[in-house]
Amino acid sequence: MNTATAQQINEQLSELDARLLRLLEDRAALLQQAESSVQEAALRRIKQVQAAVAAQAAAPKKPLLVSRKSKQTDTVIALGETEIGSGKPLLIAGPCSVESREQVREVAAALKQAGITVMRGGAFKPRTSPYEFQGLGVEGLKILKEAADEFGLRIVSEIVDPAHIELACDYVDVIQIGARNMQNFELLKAAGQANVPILLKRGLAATIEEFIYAAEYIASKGNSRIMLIERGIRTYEKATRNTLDISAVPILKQETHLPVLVDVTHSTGRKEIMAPCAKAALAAGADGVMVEVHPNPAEALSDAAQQLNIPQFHRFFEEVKQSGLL
Ligand SMILES: [Mn+2]
Repeated sequence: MNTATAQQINEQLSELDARLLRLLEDRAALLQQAESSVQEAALRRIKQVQAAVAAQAAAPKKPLLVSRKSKQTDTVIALGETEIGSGKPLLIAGPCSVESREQVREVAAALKQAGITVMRGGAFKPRTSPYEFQGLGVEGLKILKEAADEFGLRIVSEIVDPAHIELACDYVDVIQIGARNMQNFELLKAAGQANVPILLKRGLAATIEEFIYAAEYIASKGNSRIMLIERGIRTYEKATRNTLDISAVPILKQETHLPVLVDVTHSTGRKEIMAPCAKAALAAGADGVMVEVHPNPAEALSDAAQQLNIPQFHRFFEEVKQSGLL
């Protein structure tokens, strides 16, 4: 190899080295660019989340539709001549379950005689055990409607399936959502589209806040005719079927504009203390009391032990009336 050729090769090698160096530099620059754009995107996302959290914290909380904050005046629910929540408390009574036409007629006649205007009765019965009487279903609603028409009463009955809400409106004046369904949100939403008032029972382990939010589910769908009913909550106490939470009454009256009732049957499960508990509920500001009555409680297909017979019902009613609270 002569000197000239060696020099030429050296120059070519230098040029290749220079090109390689430039390529490596370009690669490094590109890599840096890619990394910083990934970092920027991550940073942007963090900033977006931070902004959303800050906006949420800063935004004034919209008061619930059912709250006193959004409506100062009491909601009054009219059922024919009867007004619930207008300051004159009422007694709602009737059998736990609809069992037969005769049974419902007998109770309806007794209620009519006592001057009661709203009757309860279960056609769909969500029971603790699947092997217990589940109710007569639509047939039960028809029996209730017949008795209501005959004796001029208004009807409250529980619905457990969102698909039955529309059908129920043909038979009942008030749809009850039971304690076991208080957080059945699809049922609550369907009730929010019903054209009848809703009686919402407090869940057996629901806090007052959860109870209010359940009512809000109904109101949020457009139905603001809602009544709340305290029915006792589960505690360690065994002397009563549940523990009647009397304090829930003034709290619900304070926090919401809805009528508040107390179910003395399911909260106590004890006939001999139903009258004093009803008086306590009314003294605490309840707009009404609910009690179960059966012509022959010993043969009842549900809640046999805690339903009043008709003479017991009349005594109960008299005792509560004597207090001047009803
Ligand atoms: Mn019952």
